[in-house]
Amino acid sequence: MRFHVLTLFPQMILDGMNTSITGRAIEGGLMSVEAINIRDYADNKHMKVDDYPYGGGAGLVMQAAPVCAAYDALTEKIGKRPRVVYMTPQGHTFNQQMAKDFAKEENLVLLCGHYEGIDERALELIVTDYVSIGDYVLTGGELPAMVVIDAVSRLVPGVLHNDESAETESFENGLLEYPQYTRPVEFRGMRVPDVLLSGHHGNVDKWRHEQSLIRTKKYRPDLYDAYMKSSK
Ligand code: 6GU
Repeated sequence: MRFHVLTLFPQMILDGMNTSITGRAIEGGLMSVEAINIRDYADNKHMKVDDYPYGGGAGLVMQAAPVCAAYDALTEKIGKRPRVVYMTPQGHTFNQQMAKDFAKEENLVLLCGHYEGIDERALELIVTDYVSIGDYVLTGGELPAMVVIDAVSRLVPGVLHNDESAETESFENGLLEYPQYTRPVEFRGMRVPDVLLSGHHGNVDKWRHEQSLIRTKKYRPDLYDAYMKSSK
């Protein structure tokens, strides 16, 4: 899987993605993350890529020309017109289903805005998906793009190793994950639940499922209600 990030801060993307599991996957050739500097496509000698908004108001707007030129250069290079995901608080809220959907793509472009956003005409011309990562405002789309790449990459075959399985986790079955424990059996007077030490797999599975239900009901009543409805 190939990710192409259009950004004014390419180093932020490279620094973020070349670490941990995504870094290992890139190293191993299972995926690639290319950060394309939109500023390299500025058409003026000052390399200016933003300007005041028509109609007035605070802040600056990223101009359409360098964004579209960066996109055109990319599509020319790879000979395809992949999906373009614009990271914006105005988008659909990102979730596990969207991550699964994006993971089917061979190439995925992530467009990161800054300041007050990007000229609407560039968005109309190139964007296929508008995605937010939640109801709060960030200074730019780079962290959201990395969130999307991280969530998608762990669904790419081979990226997670056997002991990092993507299947039994929160959201995979619509419930939050059960609590986990490791050695020692007792820590500051708190013991690991006996059932986990019993070696009885049936009882362990039952306990974990119950714990998932309890947690989901407490912390995510919306998911709990949906789960209860769908399992009727
Ligand atoms: Cl995708 N971008 C920005 N700038 N802020 C956000 C966001 C995206 N998602 C939530 N807040």
